[in-house]
Amino acid sequence: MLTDQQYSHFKTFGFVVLRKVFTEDELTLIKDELEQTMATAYAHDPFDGSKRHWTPMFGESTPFFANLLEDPRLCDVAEQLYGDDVIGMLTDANRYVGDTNWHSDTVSIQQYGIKFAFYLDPVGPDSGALRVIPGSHLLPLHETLDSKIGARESVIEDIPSVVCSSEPGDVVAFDLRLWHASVGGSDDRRMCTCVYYNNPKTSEEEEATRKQATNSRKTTAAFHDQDITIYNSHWLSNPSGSPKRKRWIERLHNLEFIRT
Ligand SMILES: O=C(O)CCC(=O)C(=O)O
Repeated sequence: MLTDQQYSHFKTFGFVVLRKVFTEDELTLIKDELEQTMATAYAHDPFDGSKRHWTPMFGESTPFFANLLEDPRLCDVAEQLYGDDVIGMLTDANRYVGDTNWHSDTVSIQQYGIKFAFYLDPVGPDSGALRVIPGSHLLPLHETLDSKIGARESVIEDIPSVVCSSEPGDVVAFDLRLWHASVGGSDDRRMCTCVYYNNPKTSEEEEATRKQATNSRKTTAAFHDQDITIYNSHWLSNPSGSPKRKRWIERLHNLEFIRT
C-alpha cells in the first residue's frame, strides 16, 4: 500500500516511484520469462534492434507474470487508488528501441487507471528513464499539452519534466493519462508493465473505456502478424480459482476487451 504521502503525491502529480519492489530472485525469474516468451513470440522475426518487440505475458510457461496482476504489492495499490472494483488488464514485456515521444496511454480523460513499469537495467536521464510531466493526468494541463504546446511533435527535452531514474527491482507507477516519454535509451531496453483500469462508473467513463477497447484490439492486431491474443486460454481458465480474476474476466467481456 502507498503511504499517505505517496498517495497524495500520486493523486497530485500522477506518479510515484516505488523502490526495491522485486527481489534479486524475482528479477532472475522475470528476465528468464521475458527472454523465453520473446523468443517464441518473435521466432519469425528475431530482435535486431531496429523496432520494438512487445508481448503479453499471460502464458502457462510464464507463471510469475501470469499471476502478477493478483500480486498484492501491485493490486493493493491499484485498489487503494481506484477502488476495490479496479480491473486487472494486462502484464506485458517490451524491448524498446531508441527514444519515445511524449504521449499518454488513454484515449480520453474519462478513461484512467495505473501502469506499473519496471525496467530490467538501470536507466537514468540520458539512458532511457521514464520522463513524466507532473500533473498532466489532470485538466487543463492534460489537454493543453496537445492543443497549445503540441507536445507529441516537440523535441522531448524541450518540455519541462521529471526524470524517474530507476534500478532493476524499482517500479515507476503512473496514471495512464499522465504524459510520458524517454530519451537516450539503448536499442534493447527491456521494460515490463502491469496495468489496471478504473472500473467505469458513469456513462462518459463507460463510453471512453469501450472506445479504448476498440483501440486496444486494433493495436494488438497491428503488433503481430501472428495470431497472438492478449487473453490466452490459460489465463482465462483461471487455474488457481482467483475470485479477482473471475470478476476481471467478466468485466473484460462485458466491456468488449475480450470478444468471444
Ligand atoms: O520506456 C519508454 O521508452 C516508454 C514507455 C512507455 O511509453 C509506456 O510504457 O507507455
